[in-house]
This record gives sequence, structure tokens and C-alpha cells, in this order.
Amino acid sequence: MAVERTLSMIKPDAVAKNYIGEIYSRFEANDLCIIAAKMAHLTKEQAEEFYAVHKERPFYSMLVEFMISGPVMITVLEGEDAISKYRTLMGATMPEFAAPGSIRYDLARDGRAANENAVHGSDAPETAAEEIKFFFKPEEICERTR
Ligand code: 3AN
Repeated sequence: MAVERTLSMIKPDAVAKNYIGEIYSRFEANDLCIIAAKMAHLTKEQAEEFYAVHKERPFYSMLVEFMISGPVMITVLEGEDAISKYRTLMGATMPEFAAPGSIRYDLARDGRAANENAVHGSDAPETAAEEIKFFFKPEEICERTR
């Protein structure tokens, strides 16, 4: 297993429910180190660009509106096998199908819509690198030196 970096976004539903600390605790309990973090209220243009891969999907405009409905917490995580480890911690896309104990099962089953699923996580090394670059300058990432 290799040390990887991945991008996490705590979405507006989970920020509104005050779950930032709860979700950060799960990162730390699973040996995922936070190496960069910022809160932001995405512009429509940013949300559209971030989710451009879904542009043709019927849920695209709903997804963009949701993602700009409130602030998000954007975090770079580093750790052994970080990408798939964090995907497992998140659970399946639709909270009602997510495994018990996952973030989406525990914190998003009461969402107003199926896509209000608390968290985003990169799905592969290439997308992780692109998504980290989308939100962070290299100097905003803090190497763990101890
Ligand atoms: P994941 O976030 O699990 O990687 P993706 O990348 O397939 O899932 O989808 C990106 C986001 O689009 C999801 N997090 C969810 O908010 C929304 N989404 C995906 N599929 C649907 C759907 N069938 N209906 C509504 N929203 C969806």
C-alpha cells in the first residue's frame, strides 16, 4: 500500500448540521492526516466546473444548487491507501444504500434529497490530484514534519 492524498469535501448539509468535528474525528481515528483545509462558499461557476464530469446527467443542476446552498469544508487527507480508505469511510453514494457505520449512513440518511450525502471524496489517483489542485495552491498544503 502506498501513501496517497485525496480530496474531501464536507458538503453543505453536513456543515449545516455541525458535523465537521464528527467527520474530522473519523479521519483521525482511521489514520488519515489533514494536511490542508479551508472553508468556502462555492460560487456557481466553481461548483459547475468541479462537477463538470456530470454535466449531461439529469441531476447536474440539482447537484450544483445543493453544493452552493451553504459553505463547504474542503480538506486534503494523506495516509496509507487514503483514496479507497476514505471512500469506504464515506459509504455508497446514496445514503440509504451506504453500509452501517459509514459517514453517509450515520450522518446523511435524513437528507432532504438523495444527493444530500454529507461528503465528497476523490475516486482515483488522477482525480485526487486534479481536485486537490482545483482548490489548493501547493504552498497551502502542509507536509507533516512530525
Ligand atoms: P460519489 O460522490 O459517491 O463519488 P458520484 O461522483 O457518482 O458519487 O456523484 C457525484 C454526486 O452527484 C454525488 N455525491 C451525489 O451528490 C450526486 N448524485 C450522484 N448520483 C445521483 C443521482 N442518481 N441522483 C441525484 N444525485 C446524484
